[in-house]
Amino acid sequence: MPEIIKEFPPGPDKSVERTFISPEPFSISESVRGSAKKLEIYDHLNFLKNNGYCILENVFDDSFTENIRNTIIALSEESKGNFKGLSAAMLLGRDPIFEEVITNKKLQAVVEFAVGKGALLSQLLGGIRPQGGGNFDIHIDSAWTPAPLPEYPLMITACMPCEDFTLEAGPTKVIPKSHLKKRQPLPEEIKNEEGAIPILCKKGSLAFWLGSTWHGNYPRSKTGRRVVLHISFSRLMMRTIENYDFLDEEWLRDKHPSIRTMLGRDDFLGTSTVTSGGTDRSKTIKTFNRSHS
Ligand SMILES: O=C(O)CCC(=O)C(=O)O
Ligand SMILES: [Fe+2]
Repeated sequence: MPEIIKEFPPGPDKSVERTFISPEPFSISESVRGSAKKLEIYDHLNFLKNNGYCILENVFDDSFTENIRNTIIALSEESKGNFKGLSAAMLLGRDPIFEEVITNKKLQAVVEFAVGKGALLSQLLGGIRPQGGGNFDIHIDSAWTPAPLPEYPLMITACMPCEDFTLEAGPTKVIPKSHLKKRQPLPEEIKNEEGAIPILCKKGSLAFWLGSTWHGNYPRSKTGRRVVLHISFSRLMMRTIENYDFLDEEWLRDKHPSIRTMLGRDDFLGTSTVTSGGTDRSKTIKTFNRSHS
């Protein structure tokens, strides 16, 4: 006798209580509250909510930070082309030291607060700037999200400087409260940088900014190389239900070009490789523009 399926299609797992109502954006959940209090970062969460960025000082000690610095420099030598010696992409799996960073309890508490449980690691990138380098224009990291950006954050980036962020080192610049505008800056606003301030902190700190926060960076005037680790997480919500990564270039060769697009093969997301040093920049503007269509 075949088994009789009482419910068809089979329903979701009923042993787990379902949440039907989303909490207020930036509310601090029970689980985050507990760990934030214990880790003494509760006030930082409120600061992040109000200002769009926050700094956790002294998360990692000097010797660990030095190891991160040396590992990024070594791995950046494996990058090909323009990024050789200047950045190292897709760091998870390339050295176990990065697992320690992304599982750090303070980092995880801030990430859960901003982008929820089950957030996805979006990018783990080591960047190196020589003297004179930098001066990155004001932008938002969620540049492929249509405006108005939602009340709740979709993305958060943590930056771990491997030397003290002084003005001469070429620190990140941030415009406090710019996340409240819920859109990316316009050309005139990028030029004016009104309200921009440097993020100044000790090496081994974690500076966080939301995907909606306007930021850039100051040029490096001192000698030596500025080495930073960037760690970005995003909400899980935009993942596709089905995963077609197994359909390779050969399968796609004679297919209608729109199929490439719907499988995400001609936007910049997912284009980093272990030797690329970053994403395919030739596709970024096209991706950003599509998101605003
Ligand atoms: O490294 C910095 O100071 C900021 C860089 C940045 O904003 C980015 O790469 O998106
Ligand atoms: Fe950025």
